[in-house]
Amino acid sequence: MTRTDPHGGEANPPAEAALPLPSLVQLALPPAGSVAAELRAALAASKAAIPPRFFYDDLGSRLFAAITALEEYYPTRVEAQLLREHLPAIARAAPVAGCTFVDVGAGNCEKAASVLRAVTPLHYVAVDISEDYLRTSLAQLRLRFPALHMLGVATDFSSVLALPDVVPAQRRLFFYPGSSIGNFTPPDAVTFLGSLRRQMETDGVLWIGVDLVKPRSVLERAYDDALGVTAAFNRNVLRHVNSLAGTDFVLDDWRHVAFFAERESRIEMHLEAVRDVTVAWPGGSRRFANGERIHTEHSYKHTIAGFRSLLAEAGLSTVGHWTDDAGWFAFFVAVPSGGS
Ligand code: AVJ
Repeated sequence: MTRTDPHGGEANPPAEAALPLPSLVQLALPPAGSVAAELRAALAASKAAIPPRFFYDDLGSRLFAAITALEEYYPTRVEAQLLREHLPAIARAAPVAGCTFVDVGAGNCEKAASVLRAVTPLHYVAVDISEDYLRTSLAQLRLRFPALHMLGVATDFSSVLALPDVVPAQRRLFFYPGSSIGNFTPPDAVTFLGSLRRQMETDGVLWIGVDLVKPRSVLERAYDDALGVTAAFNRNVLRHVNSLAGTDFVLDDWRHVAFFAERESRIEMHLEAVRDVTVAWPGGSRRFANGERIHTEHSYKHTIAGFRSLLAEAGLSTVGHWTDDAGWFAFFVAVPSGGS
């Protein structure tokens, strides 16, 4: 089931009355009860966890935007610089003019805004998990690109991406920047990329940003910044879980922990109890000992060769990739492999 809300539920300022507001499609969300049950089960498990998609309530999306402005958080900065420097070459690597530009995890739509003039898509489709945030972001983007046909799709794409039928199938450009692919284990990344591949026909293109392995000190600083923004982002998930699962987490009881696990080549984020605490919810509870952790995120760091073979496993051939001089971040262009 889908719900379409062409007017975004907001009053239209008179000066903009002539412009159509972007339509927003909310793909069926899991029933509230099943989200609560999933979260409670994950908290009760011997190794407690909260899936990273729960970071992104409205405040969490704003905190993530703040992270991207931090000096320590190099991925956004380096990727933006790669796109600034190499956009013409990236846009020439595979044909994209007149495409349907699918912005996967659009967030504030700023990254898309920085490339749209080079891509000249016919349609812009912003996909994000936070419906409220998406609505605000599209309204902003529309002021800068009043002539662009826009659609918002609010959906959970944490395992595969499904698009509603209204999204044109021809020449889809999937724009997946920021190394969000890092949240997937390598096998899950292949599954996810394969789901994009299957929605590409033969003329589709993938533009994807990938964070690379680098010295531990640089990585750990990026996920534990001096200002404590990443700590706030991580701890905010407990507020969100309280509202979704009826838990009674007290934020002062939990501290942010982030480290690079070299063997798995991933940053891990956890929330660590600073004293013995009991967390209760309707129908259950759990005791956490001082120092016990709740796992909240994996962020895998790849190599060029390793990521190229993940793409290949998903049926995608790399037609170009660009990196900064230090080799901290890469931007890949890939197309469906011939014959599959
Ligand atoms: C949005 C998944 C790319 O892993 O770097 C940033 C999320 N977490 N700081 C990342 C995140 C902590 C981010 N991704």
